[in-house]
Amino acid sequence: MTPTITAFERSPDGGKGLARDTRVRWALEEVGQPYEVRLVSFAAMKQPAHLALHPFGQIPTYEEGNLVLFETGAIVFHIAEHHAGLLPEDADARTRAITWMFAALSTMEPPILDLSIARVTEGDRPWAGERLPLVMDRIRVRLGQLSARLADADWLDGAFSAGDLMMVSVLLRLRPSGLLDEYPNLAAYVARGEARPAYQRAFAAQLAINAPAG
Ligand code: GTB
Repeated sequence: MTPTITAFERSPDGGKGLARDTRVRWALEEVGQPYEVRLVSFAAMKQPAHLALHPFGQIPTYEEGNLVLFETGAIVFHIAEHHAGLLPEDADARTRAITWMFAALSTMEPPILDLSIARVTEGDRPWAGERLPLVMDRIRVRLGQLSARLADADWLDGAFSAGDLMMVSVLLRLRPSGLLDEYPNLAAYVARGEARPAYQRAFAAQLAINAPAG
C-alpha cells in the first residue's frame, strides 16, 4: 500500500529542506518506497481533521492503510523496520543504529532547536544578546562530542543507517549558523549524507513544492 505523508503547503524555509517531511521523504527514497503527499496549510493543521492524525497539529504525518503515525522518529523507524536498507541485519548493530536515531532526536536536536528559538522567537527580547552565546556554546559541546566519536569514519557505526539519516537531518539545520564548519569532519559527514541520491530525490521533491515563484 502506498503511504501518504503530509507536508507544509508552503514551507517557511522556501524549499531549503529544513521542514521535517524531508527526513521522511529521504527514508522512503532510501528504501525505494513510492509515496504520496498531502499538502496542508498552517490553518488546516489546527483543524479537527488533521488533529485526529497529529495531536499537536504539526507535519509530517504518515498514513498507510489503517496505520496513522506522527513524530519523525517513529515514522522513520517504522519505514526502517519494514524495508531493507536502513537498519543492519545483525541484532546488536541494529540496536546501535536505533540508539543513534534516539541520540539525534533527544540529545542533538533540542539544543539545535533552541538556537532557532533564541534567534527568531526570542530575538527581540532585551536579554537575547546575552542568551545567544550560551545557546551556541551548548551546541558546541554536543558537536565536539559527536565529532570526537565520528572521528574519520564515514558514518556513525559501520554502514549508513537510519541513525545517520536522522543525525544528518538534525545537523543540517545548523548550516546557516556556521557552527557546523567549526567541526570539519561533521561538515563532511553532513555533505556525505546530502550527496546520497535518495537525499537528492527527497530534496528535489520538497523543493518542487516550496521553491519561491519566479
Ligand atoms: N517532533 C516532531 C517530529 O519530529 O515530527 C516535530 C514536528 C514539527 O516541529 N513540525 C513542524 C510543524 O508542523 C514543521 S518542521 N510546525 C507547525 C506548528 O507547530 O504549528 C519544523 C520546521 C519548520 C520550519 C522550518 N523552516 O522554515 O526552516 C524548519 C523546521
